[in-house]
This record gives sequence, C-alpha cells and structure tokens, in this order.
Amino acid sequence: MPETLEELRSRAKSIRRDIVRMTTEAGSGHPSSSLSAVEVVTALYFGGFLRHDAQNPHWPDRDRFILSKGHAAPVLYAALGQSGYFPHDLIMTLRKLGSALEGHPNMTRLAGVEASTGSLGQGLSLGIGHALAARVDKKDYHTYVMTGDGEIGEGQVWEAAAAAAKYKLDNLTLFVDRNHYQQTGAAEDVLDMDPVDGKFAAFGWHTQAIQGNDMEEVLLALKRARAVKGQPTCILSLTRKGEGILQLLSRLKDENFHGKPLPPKYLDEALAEIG
Ligand SMILES: Cc1ncc(C[n+]2csc(CCOP(=O)(O)OP(=O)(O)O)c2C)c(N)n1
Ligand SMILES: [Mg+2]
Repeated sequence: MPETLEELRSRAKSIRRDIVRMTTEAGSGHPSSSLSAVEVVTALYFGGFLRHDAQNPHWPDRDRFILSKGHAAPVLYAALGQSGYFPHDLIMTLRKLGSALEGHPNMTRLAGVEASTGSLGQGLSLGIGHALAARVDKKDYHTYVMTGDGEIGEGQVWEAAAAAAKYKLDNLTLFVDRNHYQQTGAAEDVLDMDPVDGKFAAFGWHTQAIQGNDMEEVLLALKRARAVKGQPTCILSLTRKGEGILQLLSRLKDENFHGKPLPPKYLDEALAEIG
C-alpha cells in the first residue's frame, strides 16, 4: 500500500536519520548529497511509484531505480533497508570492511541495487538500456534515474539525452538533483549548465521543474511523468544540499559539506533538527 502524504513526510525524516547515523558511524561518506535526494527516493520507494518487491528483488517486471550519483548511496541504503531488502541494522556497517554496503552501490553485492555507480555520468545510459530492453521484451516497467547537477557536466549524459529522445523513451524518467553544489564548490561556478531543463527540452525531452524537497510537489511530478507519451521526462528537482540539517551546517559554516560525515559530537543535534 502506498503511504499517505503524512506517512511519507515522516518516512523522509526517518531516512534522513538513517543517513546521518550511518555516515557518522562510518566516519566517511556523503550525507549532504544523500539528504538533498530524500523526498524523491522516499516518494519512489514508499509512495507507490516504484513497483518493487523486497522479497523478489530480481522480479523481471519490477520498475528500476538507478542512482547515478552513486556517492549518495546512504539514501539508497536507507530506502532499501526500510523496505526490507536486508535487515535494517546492516546500515550501520556502511563502508566497513566486508560489508555489502560499500561506499558506492555495488549491484553484485547487494540485492535491490540496480547498477554499480560512482563513476559519474553513466547512470542515464544504463537507464536507457533498461528502457529499451522493456520495449524489446514487451514489458511495462518504468526506469527512473537520478543524477547530480555537477554530474551532468559529463559528456556521456548528453549522448544519452539525445539517444533517449531519439527512441522516444516515455518509460524513462530522469531526476536531476539540483542542489547547487558539487565537489569543489557551487555547481554553477564549476560548469554553468543553466538552464538545465531548457537543455533537456532542446534535446527533445518533456521537462518539469519542481521544489524537490517538497513531498507534495515530488508526488505530483511523478504522477505527471507517468502520463507523458512519446518522450522521456526530465524532472529538474530544485533541492538543498544537506536538507534536514541546514541549521547545523550553517553553524559549521559549510553549506556544501561534500563528502564529510558529521563528527559524533554533532549527531544528537543533527537528529534533533531532523525531528
Ligand atoms: C567521473 C567522475 N569524476 C569525478 C568524481 C568525483 N566526484 C565524486 S562526487 C563529485 C561531485 C558530484 O556533484 P553533484 O553531481 O552535484 O552531486 P551532489 O553530491 O551535489 O549531489 C565528484 C566530482 C566521480 N565520482 N566520478
Ligand atoms: Mg550537486
């Protein structure tokens, strides 16, 4: 049963708590990159959009979600753990030697991970493979991909964008997590890709721009994307990097907080801010 709006909002908080707890325990990882993506991932896994079955992870008719910005693995692990793909406690083994919860998702180690990602720029191409396979196999599953906004500076993304439009892949939806930062600074300063939705539209995509940390907007966007025919959809998801712990991050004077776990002494404060 899909969760209600209120349940999804509380689910998002619980996913945020998992992200912060597991990265602090690991002493490494990318909490801020994971936190910006929480509403989208929560809506997919718990809002009735991603057709999936934790008891049957390789079900051929399942919808696919490919986290192309693989360094945000903690948000995926939290969603998979809370969905029952593995015992939830396993999230606390993130990045530990021997754990299947590697720093970047490894599809050969963990059921529910659709693609091994982390080398940025590849997930949309992989998603096209799934979307084309669905067509060849006459299956109605949908493929969702999420990239970062720094990631779309990779040329491969644009080869994929052209191919997806050429093949009219209306069974493919891309989220660009526009959190305005990448590794070394503001995404717009490193390589200005504005207007992101305009570029995808020029490539022949159907586009939407939404407030991606607003659960209601995410749900509406997913509904609209399902109705699009003859074109792939790009949802430009305007988010904040570190959403959920922004007061703490502003006190730490680090809006980007890329690839940094919270030191244990801030954990309680972070969990309290998330609520
Ligand atoms: C091909 C490639 N180049 C560089 C990196 C190193 N790297 C890891 S995360 C990151 C920044 C990604 O920024 P963005 O796509 O905006 O994701 P965010 O963390 O902001 O969600 C970079 C450059 C990588 N993982 N892969
Ligand atoms: Mg970014």
